[in-house]
Amino acid sequence: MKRTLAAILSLLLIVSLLAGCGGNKSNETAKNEPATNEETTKSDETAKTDETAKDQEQKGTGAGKARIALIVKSTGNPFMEKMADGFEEAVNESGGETIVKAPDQPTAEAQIQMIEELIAQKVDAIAISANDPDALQPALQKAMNAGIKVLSLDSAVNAQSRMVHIQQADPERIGRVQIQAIYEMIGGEGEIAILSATSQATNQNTWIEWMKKELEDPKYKNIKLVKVAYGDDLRDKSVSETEGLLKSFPNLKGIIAPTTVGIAAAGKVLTDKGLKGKVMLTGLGLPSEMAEYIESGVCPWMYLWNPIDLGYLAGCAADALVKGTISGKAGEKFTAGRLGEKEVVQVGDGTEIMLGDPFKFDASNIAEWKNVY
Ligand code: RAM
Repeated sequence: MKRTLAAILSLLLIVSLLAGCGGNKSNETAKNEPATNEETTKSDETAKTDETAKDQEQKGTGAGKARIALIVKSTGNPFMEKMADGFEEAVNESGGETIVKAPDQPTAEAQIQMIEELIAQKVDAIAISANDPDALQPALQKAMNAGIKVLSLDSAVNAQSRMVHIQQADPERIGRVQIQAIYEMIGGEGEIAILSATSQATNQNTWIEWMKKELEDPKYKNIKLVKVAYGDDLRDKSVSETEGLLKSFPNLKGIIAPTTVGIAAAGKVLTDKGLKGKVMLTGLGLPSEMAEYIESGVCPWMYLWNPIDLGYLAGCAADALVKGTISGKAGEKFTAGRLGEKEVVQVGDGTEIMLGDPFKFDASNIAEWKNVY
């Protein structure tokens, strides 16, 4: 009798534990954990229960809470996580609700699926750091036709696929400055390689074009760009691509990694192989991830901008689009919270809002920045 009772009790315990886990899973909203192909809604419960009521409300006019979504390039990238933090900060300030989506792989296909889901959810705005400049066009146009405000940030979609793009810093400067840096680091001659993110990434490809233009200057006649490798913003792939570069080009003098994931991976490989001072490293890195390599001299200096501010500016712009303060046309102005007044400007066949200048991080200031982002 006692044994049967004990068996029933333990069975009940197991069942209740399992129900608990399941319940938690659908509601996981940990702020700093990257979402794995999952939606991270900042107040999940409210979002679900209010759905029907919200549908009847007028969107973005103060009547209901605006739902503002961010799709990042991929999960597991600390830069994207900081950007999402800033985005959420802005949306919170404006009284909206943030939805963050992060695909497992940095592909256009995964992002298209997420856009479709957000259209079905009738969100008010979608901000995206794109894995391809053109492939998202049908999905994003469908979103805009459904009345959803669409903007890109960090990595742009083409002008037909968005209302405005949030640009981190002048792409020409970002590209040219990295060649100027490696030139100085390797003493003006030798083989260099680029370790990029994905081969389709709009932002990296634009910077690489500017790097190639900078290299056309006769001053660089003794520098040879031997390869552009793609680590896909995945840590392991970036490590193996760096190892591949070192193996294929034994005389390699320098690596430029215009991606925070790539430069951190390359920093580790060069450190582990004892190549400090033999193969120089520069590019775009997060101070928190790169401090040890800057302090050791593996990467004498690098550049970046504030990813939190970039996300924050996009969150403010999304809110301004939803509220109708801006529509994405050149000449419009709005107040981007703590960043102050910002203007929409024409660039090529689309419009942009600019965050600021790239910032140089070296041994003199890295300690100060490594705890910030
Ligand atoms: C990686 C991503 C991102 C880029 C930064 C510099 O985190 O590729 O898009 O802006 O690097």
